[in-house]
Amino acid sequence: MIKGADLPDILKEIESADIDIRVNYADTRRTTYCENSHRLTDEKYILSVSGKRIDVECSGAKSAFYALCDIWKRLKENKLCDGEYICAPSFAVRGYIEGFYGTPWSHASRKSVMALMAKNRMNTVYYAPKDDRYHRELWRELYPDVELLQLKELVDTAAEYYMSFYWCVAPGLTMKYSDEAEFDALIRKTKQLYSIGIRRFGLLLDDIDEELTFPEDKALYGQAVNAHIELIEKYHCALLEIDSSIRLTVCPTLYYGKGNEYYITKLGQNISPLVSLFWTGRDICSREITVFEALKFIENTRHKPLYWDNYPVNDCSMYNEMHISPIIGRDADLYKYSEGIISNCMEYAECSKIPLITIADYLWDSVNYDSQRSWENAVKQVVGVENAENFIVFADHIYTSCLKDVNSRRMYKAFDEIEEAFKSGDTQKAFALAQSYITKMNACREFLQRDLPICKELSKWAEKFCVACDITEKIFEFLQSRDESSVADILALVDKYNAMPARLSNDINIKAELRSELGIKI
Ligand code: LTM
Repeated sequence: MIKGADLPDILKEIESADIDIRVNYADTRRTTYCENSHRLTDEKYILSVSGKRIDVECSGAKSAFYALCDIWKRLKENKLCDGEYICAPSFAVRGYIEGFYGTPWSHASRKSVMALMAKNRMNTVYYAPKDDRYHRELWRELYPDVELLQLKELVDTAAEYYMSFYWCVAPGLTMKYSDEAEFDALIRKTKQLYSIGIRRFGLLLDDIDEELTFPEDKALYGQAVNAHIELIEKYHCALLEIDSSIRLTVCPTLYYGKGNEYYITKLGQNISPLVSLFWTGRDICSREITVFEALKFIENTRHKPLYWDNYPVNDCSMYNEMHISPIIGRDADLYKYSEGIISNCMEYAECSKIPLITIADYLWDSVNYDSQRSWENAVKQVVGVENAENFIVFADHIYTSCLKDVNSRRMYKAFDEIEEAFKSGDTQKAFALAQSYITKMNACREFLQRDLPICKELSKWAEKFCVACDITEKIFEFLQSRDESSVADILALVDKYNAMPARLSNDINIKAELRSELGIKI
């Protein structure tokens, strides 16, 4: 019996493609051993496709669920060809964290992201919204009934999707480490979460004072690292006493760098190897994460890093950026030297889904990951195949992030072709090409004005895109008419565009461009 909350949907889609699936369970080397990472897994499956018939070999319900999700995905991506596919994940831990500053996701968004990411074979969710007051500011207080019930629903949903659900607590802003009553409060809160089925916990000590604040703590521990080691060890032991199946992840106060710094070295070497240790890489938001860096971290801390990857998050100083592009810059064989990757999301749940799907693809098969192909499929999954073309015209302009991917690639290609036509003297072709691009921009603009959750989230960026559409249209009109009375309008629009805070393609230095390229006197 294969379960999984969204299974009826998946099965309906598979059935409508008239596919006949037979599942055979076998607990063998073939179905449970990951050749690349040399570990056992309950996530592996083998698909043998022959026309409309697919035989699935796997070891249990979780791998059978993944096999169906894979068939569903391959159908969507037109990748279901005859042959044998041996499928096992690269990374053992593949997930996301609601760990940003800003408005926490709604309950409905949480369930919707979880469903989609399970279908894309992620297996872990961390609950740690900085602005859930019961997670951080009011960490000592028990959740009121309504919030607790919603958390329970999330835990149950995660279980249906074979996902590990971590509830995290962040007491470091106000905790007096030397006070036993504070530790008791932490355990009381933990037991409340245990009572609703939570068996995975996170202790987050990020974004707090690096120095101890209470005189009693200073006297007892001297340095923050000593207080943190004691807290982690004591908390870990208490958790195991409650239930030996509990797992703990810790986010240290120093969570990025080379991995050989005094704090993280001492902390890593003095906490149990069973405790997972979050690390964001060389920076808070790391452009690249490499095997070399992971090895340095392991050498110094004696822990494989569990990456808290700060992409696609766009909080704090990044709030004018929209991070919708695919994940890049993580080494293909990082899975051998890390526990896994947990990706920190944007407060925009719908928009987060697009990069998250690419992250899920990378985590499942990092060696064959193709960022552009994955991204186009992700867009199709989130906005629908019928809207993907239009959406991409816009999404092309929001590639600005710590990953530093190329922005407006498609637009520049279109403009290069137009320029080439102009230069070769084929003005008719140039204007036809321009018109075709403007038509695409307008279709995209229409899509962005629809009453859809993703369009609402994008409104700040979409408004600026609409101004860019107007500018483009007016410039080509001017090029055809050479009516200089329109120049003032164009310049006013450009000033408006440049004054809008949302980050799209680079700001337009249109005055220089009009002067040199278009020959307008300004
Ligand atoms: O990255 C970590 C470990 N902590 C915080 C996150 O909560 C925050 O979302 C990101 C991005 O601003 N930076 C942090 O320092």
